[in-house]
Amino acid sequence: MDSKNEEGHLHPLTHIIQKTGSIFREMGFSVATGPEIETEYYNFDALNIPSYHPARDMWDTFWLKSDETKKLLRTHTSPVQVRYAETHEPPIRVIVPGKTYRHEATDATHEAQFYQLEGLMIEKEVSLANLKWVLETYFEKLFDSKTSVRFRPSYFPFVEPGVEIDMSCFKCNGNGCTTCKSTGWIEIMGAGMVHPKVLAAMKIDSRKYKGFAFGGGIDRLAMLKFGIPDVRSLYHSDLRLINQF
Ligand code: 2U9
Repeated sequence: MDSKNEEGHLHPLTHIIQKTGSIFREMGFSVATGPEIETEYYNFDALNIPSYHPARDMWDTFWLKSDETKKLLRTHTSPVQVRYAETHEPPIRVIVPGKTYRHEATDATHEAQFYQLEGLMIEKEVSLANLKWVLETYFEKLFDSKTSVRFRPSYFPFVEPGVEIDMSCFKCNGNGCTTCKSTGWIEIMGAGMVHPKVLAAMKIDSRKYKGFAFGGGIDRLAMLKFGIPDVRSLYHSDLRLINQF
């Protein structure tokens, strides 16, 4: 092709973020963003991860040299939901795509900077059954394939109960292939019902309201959807990758 007339291409992460926004907007969710430099309070304490909690070790954190208030690079986008809930009355439906950071060695499936997608829905009556429908609808539209979702018990300090979410494999419909390592299922996200202490930190009365929350990696969604084997190639700005999509 004549290089003067070459069309631009969306980066795979941009594609996922834009499509995710439109799918969730159709379901009545807003899309929010917030600061990447956070305080210890919004990244940890408000999410039921106090400084003495052993679960803090789950997040290898980049701490910044700062004055009296401890600052860090956010390890998840959850602080944005806390900030959102402080400025919006329930009912709340919000998703937050954004950059997050972890102090860890990089390899084909780990980066120190990556993108997360999180969601929060707070209503008088809402349950994990509603979450299942929301995520099935999302995965079906994102991967253009009929999908089911299953939960496995798990633990995250900000939810109770907590679950790991698997989606049925969009490549083989659950029959078993290389994408799902012959299991028919793909580990895709974590989720749960928002912990009463987290609702209290957001000044929401847990006797009146409940909520579900979910979170996962956008890089992983992009790698699965576009068959990209190494997460690091998403950040090399190599047009040979980007021009394929
Ligand atoms: C608020 C309350 C609860 C968001 C959630 C997860 C479960 C989760 C990880 C998956 C892999 C992040 O990319 S990962 O390392 N996340 O499993 N995230 S529930 O819970 C919230 C968020 C905000 C106010």
